[in-house]
Amino acid sequence: MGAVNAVADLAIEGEIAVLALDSPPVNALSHILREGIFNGIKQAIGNDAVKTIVLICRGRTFVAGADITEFGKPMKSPSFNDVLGLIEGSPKPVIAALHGTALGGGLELALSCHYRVSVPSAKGGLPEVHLGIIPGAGGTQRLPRIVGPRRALEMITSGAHVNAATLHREGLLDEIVAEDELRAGAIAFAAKVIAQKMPLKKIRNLDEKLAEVRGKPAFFAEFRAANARKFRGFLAPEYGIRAIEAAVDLPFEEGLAFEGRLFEELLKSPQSAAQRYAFFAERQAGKIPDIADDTPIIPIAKTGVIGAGTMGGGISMNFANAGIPVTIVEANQEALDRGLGVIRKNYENTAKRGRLKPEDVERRMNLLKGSLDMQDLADCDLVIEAVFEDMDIKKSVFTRLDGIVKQGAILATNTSYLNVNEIAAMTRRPEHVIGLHFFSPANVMRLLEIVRGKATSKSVIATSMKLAKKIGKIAVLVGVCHGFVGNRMLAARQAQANAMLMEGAMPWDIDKVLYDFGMPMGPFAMADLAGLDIGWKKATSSSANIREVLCEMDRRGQKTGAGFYDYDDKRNARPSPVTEKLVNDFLAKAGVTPRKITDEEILERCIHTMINEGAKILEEKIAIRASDIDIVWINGYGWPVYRGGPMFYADTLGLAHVVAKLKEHAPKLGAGFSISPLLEKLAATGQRFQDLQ
Ligand code: T1G
Repeated sequence: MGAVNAVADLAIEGEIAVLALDSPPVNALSHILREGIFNGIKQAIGNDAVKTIVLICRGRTFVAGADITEFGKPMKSPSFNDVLGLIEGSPKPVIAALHGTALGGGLELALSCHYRVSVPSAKGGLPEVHLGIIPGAGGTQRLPRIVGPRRALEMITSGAHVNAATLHREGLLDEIVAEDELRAGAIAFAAKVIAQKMPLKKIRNLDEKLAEVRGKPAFFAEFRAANARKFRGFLAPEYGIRAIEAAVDLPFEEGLAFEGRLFEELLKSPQSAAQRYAFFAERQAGKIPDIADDTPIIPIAKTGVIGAGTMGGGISMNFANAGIPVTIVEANQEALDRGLGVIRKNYENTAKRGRLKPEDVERRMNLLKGSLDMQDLADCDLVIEAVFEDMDIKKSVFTRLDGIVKQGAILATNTSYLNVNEIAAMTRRPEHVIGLHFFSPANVMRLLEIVRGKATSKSVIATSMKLAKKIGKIAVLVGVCHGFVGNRMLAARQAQANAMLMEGAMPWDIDKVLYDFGMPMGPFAMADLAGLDIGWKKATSSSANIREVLCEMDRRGQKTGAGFYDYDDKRNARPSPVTEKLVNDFLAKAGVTPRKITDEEILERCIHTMINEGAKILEEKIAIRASDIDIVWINGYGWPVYRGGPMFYADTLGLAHVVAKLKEHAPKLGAGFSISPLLEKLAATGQRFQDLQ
C-alpha cells in the first residue's frame, strides 16, 4: 500500500486499513483531499485482507470542512457527496478517528462513517451558519438522527464547537480514547468491531429521535420564537431549521435533496458572500506586512491593570480567564473592593448559568491581586492603564509607570481617542508604549484595537497581537488619530444623527433605520445605554445641546430610567414625549421648520459618511486595509456580518453610487464635510476597496 496521492496514505495493519490524510493547515476538503479519501477507501474495500477501515488525519486537526476557497467554482469529481456515498455504502465498517476540530464537511464526513472515536480534546460542530450557509453534505439530515432534533437545531443554528465529552454523551461519538494515542485507540476500536462483529451502523437509517417530534410543528415554532432576536436579519439559521424539519418529515434521500437546494441558494446569496469575506478578513487582520513571523516575542507572565472600574475590571478578567496573573491597582480601598466585587459577581453569574465551574471562579479570582500601590507593578511584563479618559491624567500615570515598571516591559494605554505618541513621549521607552483599546464590556467584546505609536517597536506589536489571540480577542492594528478606526467613524455617523435631530427627525426615527439595517441599536439608544453623562460637564453657558439639557434634567440614560427614551422597569425603551418637546423647542429656538426626512436619507447620511471617513482612514494609513476596518465594525460595534462591514457594503453598492449620494447630500452634511479623494478616485476608475489589498 502506501501513498494514495500527495495528501493521503493507506497502511494495512493485519485486518485493519488506516487511511491517513495530511493536507495542511486544516485538512480542508480540497479536490486532492477528496480524491485521496475516495481512492484510499476504494483501495481498502478492494483489499481482501482488510475487514475495517480507520480514517484519521495528521497535523493539527481532523478535516475542518469544505475548502472555502473553492466555493463558487464548479466542484471537480469526485464530489464530496460521492465520497460520503462511497464511505456510507462501504461493505466494511469505516471508523472516523477525530482530533482537533471536526467541523462542517469534516463532521459530515465523520457522520457518514459507521463509528466515531476521538481524543478528549477534540471538538465537533457544523459552523456553516457563520459562512451564511447550511451544511450541504447531509449534516442537517444525519445530525438530528443521532443527537436528536433539538440539539441539531442548536448546533446548526449556532455553529458551536461542541466538546468530545458532550458529543460522546449525546451519542455522536462511540468512544473516547487516550489523548496522545488516537491512532492506537482507533485501531483497538477497529479490532473490537471485527471481534464482536459489530454491524455497519448507518446514521441515515436511524429514526427514533426524529419520530419524537414528527407531526409536532409547535416544536419548531417554539424554537424559532425563542431565537427570533438572535437570528434577526440572517437567512442561514432559518434555512437550517427548514432543513431539519425536512429531516423529520421526509425520507432520507428527499431530505438530502431539499438540503442541497437550500444550500445552493444560500451559497449564491449576498449574505454568504459577505460572511465568507468576513471569515478571511478576520484572518487577514492578523497579518502585518512589515512584521515578520519570527519577530521576537516578549514573554508575558505577569500583567498589571490600573483602574478597577468597568473597563479595568473587564480587561483584568480577560487575563485571569487565560490563566495570566493580574495586579489591579486602584486609588483607594473602596474602589478596589467594589471593582473586585463586580468581577467576582460576574464570574459567579457565569457559574450559575453553568458556564463556569465553581472551582474555576476561585482559581480566576486567585489570579487577581488588588493593590493600592503602583510599586506593586514593578515586575509586570505588561501594564495596561484604564484610568479616566483625560490626557493630563494619562500623562502623569505614564510618567510614574516609567519610573516603576522594569525595563523591557510593555506599557499600554486603553485610551479610546487620545494621542498615543503624546502619552509615549512621557516615558524614556516610547518603543515599549502601545495602545490597547478594549471595547466595553471588555470581558465580552471581541475587538481589540491595537494602536501603533510612531516609536512602538515591532516586537511590542507582535507580542500584543499574539497576546490578543491568547485572550480570545480579534485584534486589528491601527495608527494614531483621534478615535482610531472605530470611534472616528462613529463620530462621523453621530454628527449626522445629531444634525438630523435639528432638521426634524426624532431620535427613534433615526435609531429605527439603523436597527432595521441590522445594527443592534441606533446611536441614541446606544447613548442611553452608555450613559449620556459620559464626558459631560455641567454647562456654564446657555448654549447646551440637546444631550446636555437631558443630562441637566437628570435624564442620563437607562441608568436613570430616562434619556432620549423613557424606560420601564425592565428597561424597555419607548419614545419620550419629553424628548420630543425638547427637540421641538430647540428647532423653534433655531427658527427651523421641521421637515420629514426619509428613511433612505437617514441611512445614507449615517452610513455613507462612515464609509467616507473609512476611506480617509485608509488614505492616511491609519488602517492597513479596508477589511481591517470591516473587522473593527463587525466585532466592536455589532455591524451586521451579513453585510460584511461598511467598506464591503460600500463595494456592494458600488463606490460611484456612494460618491453620487454623498454629493447629493453634501449641502446638508456640515461645514467640516469633504469627500475622500481616495473614494472619489476609486469610484471614478470603477474599483472597489477590496481591490486595494
Ligand atoms: N477552507 C479553506 N481554508 C481554511 C479553512 C477552510 N475550511 N479553514 C481554515 N482555513 C485556513 C485559514 O484561512 C488560515 O489560512 C488557515 O487555514 C488556518 O486557519 C460541505 C459547506 C479550523 C478552527 O467553517 O473555524 O464544510 O490565513 O487561522 O485558529 O457542509 O480555521 O493561514 O492563510 O483559522 O487554528 C466549514 C473554518 C466549512 C471551519 C482552525 N468549516 N475554519 O483555527 O487557524 S463549510 C469551517 C475554522 C463546509 C459542508 C460545508 C478554523 C479552525 P491562512 P486559522 P485556527
